Amino acid sequence: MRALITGITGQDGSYLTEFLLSKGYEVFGVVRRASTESFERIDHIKDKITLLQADLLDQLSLISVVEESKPDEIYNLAAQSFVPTSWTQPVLTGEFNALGVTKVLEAIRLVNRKIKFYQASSSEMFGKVRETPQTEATPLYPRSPYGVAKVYGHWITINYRESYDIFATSGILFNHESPRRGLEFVTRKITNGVARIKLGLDDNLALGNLDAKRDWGYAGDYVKAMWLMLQQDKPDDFVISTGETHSVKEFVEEAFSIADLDWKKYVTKDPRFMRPAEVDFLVGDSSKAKKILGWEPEYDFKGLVKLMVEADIKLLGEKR
Ligand code: NAP
Ligand code: F7E
Repeated sequence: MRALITGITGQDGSYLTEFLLSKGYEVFGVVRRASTESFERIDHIKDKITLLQADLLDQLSLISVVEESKPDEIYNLAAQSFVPTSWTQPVLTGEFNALGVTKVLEAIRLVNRKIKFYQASSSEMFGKVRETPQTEATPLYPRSPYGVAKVYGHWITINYRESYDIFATSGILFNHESPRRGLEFVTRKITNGVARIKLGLDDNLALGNLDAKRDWGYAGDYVKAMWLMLQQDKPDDFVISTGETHSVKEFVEEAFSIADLDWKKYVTKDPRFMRPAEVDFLVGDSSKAKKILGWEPEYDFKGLVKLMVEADIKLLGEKR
C-alpha cells in the first residue's frame, strides 16, 4: 500500500508516518520549500520515506505529487492549525484550510478517483456548542476563521463523496496532544513551562483563559483512527475524542503537581492570550467510532499530562 501525507512535518503527520510504516506502507510526504528545512519531527524516519515538494496553494504541484506517488490513500493533514493566527491571517487560513482541501480533492478527481481520501476536520467546527456531548450529527457553529475554514473543508469532502463517488472521509478530531505538539498550543506551552521552571530556567508562565474546557487525547492514539476510517467498506464521518473534558486550569494543576510545584506561585493571566471569540466547552461522543471502527484511546487525561511533562523535563535536561 502507498500513502501520500500532506502535513507530514507536523505533529500528526509524524505519528501517522510511523504508524503506516509499521503496517508496511510505502509513505510519501508533501513538504513546502523553505530556506531552512524544519523536519525535526520526521528526522528519525526520513530515510524510510519519500518527500515531495508541493504546496496547498498550488494546484499543479498537488496534481504532480499525486501522479508521482501513485497513492492508494491520501491523508490531508496540512493546514494553518493555530487558532489565534486565524484572526491575524484569516485569508491565508481560508486559502490553506478551505480551498486547499478542494485542491487536493481536485487532484484526486483528475488523476485517479479510486484514491481514498482522509480530511482532518476539527472539533473547532462545533465552536459555540449546540448540544453536549458533540456527535457527527451536532450542528456546526464555528467561532474563529480557523473553524469557519474547517467547516468548508468538511463539507467539500462530503460533497466530493456525493458528487463523484470518491471514497472521501472526514475525521472530526477533538484536541490531541503529545510531546511533539507545537510550543504555542496551550498543553505544550504548559508542560514546557513546567519543565523550564523545574530546571530553574524560568519563574513565570503567562496564560490566557484558564476556564476553557477541552476534550484532550493523545495524538498517537488518534492517527490510528484516521487509518481505520480508510479501511472501511464505505466512506463516512467520525468523531474522535476521549469523552472526558477538563479545563485549562485543571491541566495546569495536574502538570505542576507532577513536577512537585505549586502552580499558583508561577502562573499569571495575560490578556494577550485571550481570543476575540472563545470556544468555551468541548466534549466528544465517539460511540460511532468505537462501534464501527473498533477504535478506543489508550491514554487518558492524567496519562497524557504525565507523558508530556516528563518528556519536556527530559528534553530540556538533555539540552543543558
Ligand atoms: P501541525 O503540527 O501544525 O502541522 C501542520 C502541517 O501542515 C505542517 O506539516 C505544515 O508544514 C503543513 N502545512 C501548512 N501549510 C501548508 C501549505 N500551504 N502547504 C503544504 N503544507 C502545509 O498540525 P497537527 O496538529 O499535526 O494537525 C494536523 C491536521 O489536523 C491539521 O489540519 C489540523 O488543523 C487538524 N486538526 C488538529 C487537531 C489537533 O488537536 N492537533 C485537532 C483537529 C484537527 P510546515 O512544516 O512546512 O509548516
Ligand atoms: O487552546 C486556551 C485557549 O491553542 C486551547 C488546534 O490543534 O485544537 C487546537 O485548537 C484552549 C483555548 O488549542 C492559552 O483560549 C489559555 O480555549 O491549545 P489551543 P485550540 O484552540 O483548542 C483544535 C481541535 C484544532 O483543530 C486546532 O488546530 O486553551 N488558552 N491560555 C490558551 N491557548 C493558547 N494557545 N495559549 C495560551 O496561553
